Amino acid sequence: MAASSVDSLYFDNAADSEEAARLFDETKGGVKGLVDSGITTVPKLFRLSPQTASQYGTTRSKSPCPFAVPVIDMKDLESRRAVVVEEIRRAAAELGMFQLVNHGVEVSVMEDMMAEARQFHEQPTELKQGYYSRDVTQKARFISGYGALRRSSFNWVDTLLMTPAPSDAQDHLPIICRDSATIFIGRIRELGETLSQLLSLALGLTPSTNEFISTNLTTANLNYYPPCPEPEVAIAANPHFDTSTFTILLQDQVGGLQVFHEGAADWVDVPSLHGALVVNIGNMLQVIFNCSQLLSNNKMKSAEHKVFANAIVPRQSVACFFMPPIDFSTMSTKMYGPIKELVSEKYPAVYREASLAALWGSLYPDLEGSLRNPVLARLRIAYDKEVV
Ligand SMILES: O=C(O)CCC(=O)C(=O)O
Repeated sequence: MAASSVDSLYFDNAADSEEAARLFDETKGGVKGLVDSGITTVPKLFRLSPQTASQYGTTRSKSPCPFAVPVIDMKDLESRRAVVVEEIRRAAAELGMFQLVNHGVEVSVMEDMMAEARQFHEQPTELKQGYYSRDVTQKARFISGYGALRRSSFNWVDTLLMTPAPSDAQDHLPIICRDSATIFIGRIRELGETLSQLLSLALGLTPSTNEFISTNLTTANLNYYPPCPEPEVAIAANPHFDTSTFTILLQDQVGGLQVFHEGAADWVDVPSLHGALVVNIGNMLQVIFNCSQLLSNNKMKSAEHKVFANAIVPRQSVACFFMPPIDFSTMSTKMYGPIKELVSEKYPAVYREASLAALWGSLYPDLEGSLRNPVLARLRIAYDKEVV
């Protein structure tokens, strides 16, 4: 498709952004399809207003934030468990994010995953468009503008979303990346089990408490960020908090991920470390574990993060979200709240119970604005006086 026809047909002539999104979806080619068509400017659907671009921060600040994302070594975990638990506790309290090395997932497994994910995204549109869908019940689907429908502009990213539970869901994955994804997901699932035990210990709970949250790997997103002709007017991933209990993220060597450091009120680079996996705490953990900065003594916080677009090379990541199993039929009715043993007179519930739909923000049409974590702000219980 010629660049001019993409521009005029799909974006410039659309009546509004909803119509533009619908027309864009019809191409089933994603952002990669646009880039391959030869566009030299960012289409309207992806273009941020100057105000939003400055609010998000689409370019790096000239004076980098001096904080570093902690790197936690899981080598000899059995003999070093207490040290690792303390490092996780500190990192989760300060930033809500850390990197793990020597975590047991082989570099070859991660490299194979990245290579096959790239093959999926870089194959001709005709071969992948059968997967293009906004049907959330589909177990493997390719989409652009994932999670962006409530915002005025789309992120500059294509995603293959995989819902790997139950185990037969593997059969639905595209053949081109099925083998590597099946192995990678299995290994990440094992690491997730270990991590939820370590997080429980870091919160002062017995690991068996995990039965309460039945945390599992529910979704794995294979993200592909094509080069962007005007990176300063678009964003690869807008600033956001994950809905998950926690997320394990594999990123390639390109860079662009940043996390917000509340203490410094600034964004910190999350550098690409060969063989490392990034972990970030999600909103679900704050709700279920009754965490808030005041009431739980800075125990853990959900990490706000974003990704810059870049003009030079494609970037890839694989985000694996751990949360209670998602049942779409009860998304608005099944409630999640603090584990009962964590609530007492001294430590009353911090947040109201919430459904997954509420945690995803989909129940609240008016969440955008200046609040940093509007979903949790909405769920927070107001007490006459704070209890510490
Ligand atoms: O690509 C990344 O580094 C982050 C991806 C992310 O934030 C997400 O998929 O929610």
